[in-house]
Amino acid sequence: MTLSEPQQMDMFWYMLLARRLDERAWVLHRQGKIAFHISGIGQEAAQIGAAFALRKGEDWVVPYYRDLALMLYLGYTPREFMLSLMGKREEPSSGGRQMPSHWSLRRANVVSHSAPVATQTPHAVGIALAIKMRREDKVVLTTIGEGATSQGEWYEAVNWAAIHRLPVIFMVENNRYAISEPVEKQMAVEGAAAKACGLGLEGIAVDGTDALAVYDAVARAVEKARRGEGPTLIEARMYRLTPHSSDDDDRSYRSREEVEAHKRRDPLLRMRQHLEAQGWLSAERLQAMEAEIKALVDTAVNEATQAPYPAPEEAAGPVFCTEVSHA
Ligand SMILES: Cc1ncc(C[n+]2csc(CCOP(=O)(O)OP(=O)(O)O)c2C)c(N)n1
Repeated sequence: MTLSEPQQMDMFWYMLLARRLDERAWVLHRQGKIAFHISGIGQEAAQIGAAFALRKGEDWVVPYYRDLALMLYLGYTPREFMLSLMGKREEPSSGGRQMPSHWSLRRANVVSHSAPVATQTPHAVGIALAIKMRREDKVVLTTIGEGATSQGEWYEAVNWAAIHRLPVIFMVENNRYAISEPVEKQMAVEGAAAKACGLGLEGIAVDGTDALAVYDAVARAVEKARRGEGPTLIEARMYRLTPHSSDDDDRSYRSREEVEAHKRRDPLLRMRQHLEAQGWLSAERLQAMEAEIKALVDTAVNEATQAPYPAPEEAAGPVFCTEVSHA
């Protein structure tokens, strides 16, 4: 399952686009132009590796809030991301009602998730059950942070998928922290992959800073699911290079030296060096990519800035039923 040169270059392009959009979000926040940002910096390789193993627009994806790179690959646009950060009316997830990065994209089979962590996992398993009952040739990919795998919903859903051999891939993006809680205080086993054993499904730990390694692991799990052989738990190991969110100060729970050490293992850098070593990515090509992406980000920011906010009288619109019929 080797990816071609254009495919690997595409992987890098999406990772770079996600990174530059994410960095711009931090700037917009510091400029006081947006209220909140939750970042995926450092997690792009795992997201793109998993994304490339799917049939885009056919398979179902139930992501979590750090999955910007995954969403971009599925067709979420830079403009839509900026609309979401700014809470604008045309934002596709919720018309500006939901927090940013709580993705939903009907045209890409991406289902909205709630703010309570791990509630997406039972949703993903329900979709996988429907796929099995309808005998469709589709799979579900759902992602989650390692901290959220402590939630009851997560165990219940994974257990059920294993019992019924459902076509679902559970990818844990283990970035070592759940806000201030390090992974060692979150679980007694070495990582989330080890939990698979007790639930009766295959568990695989993979280097989440290596897009190609994650692709390989997820592609195998997808093939297995399509053959009707059930779910796989994949733990992609990585590091959260930013604070938890724009509301967090990570200096209170981890050293600068630790963060700097992980920055040297930045997945974007790793992919770039790989492509350079293959002779596929020249300095000129990289410069052209950066210029193209900067233009996309600038346009997205400008368009979203000019886009309208939802009207106050629309606020309760799709949330509460306005007309109730009494039988
Ligand atoms: C049920 C629930 N408890 C607490 C929170 C607050 N909260 C939001 S994100 C988060 C940390 C989740 O950590 P992890 O699952 O490791 O994902 P990460 O944010 O590190 O990617 C917490 C505790 C929540 N949203 N839902």
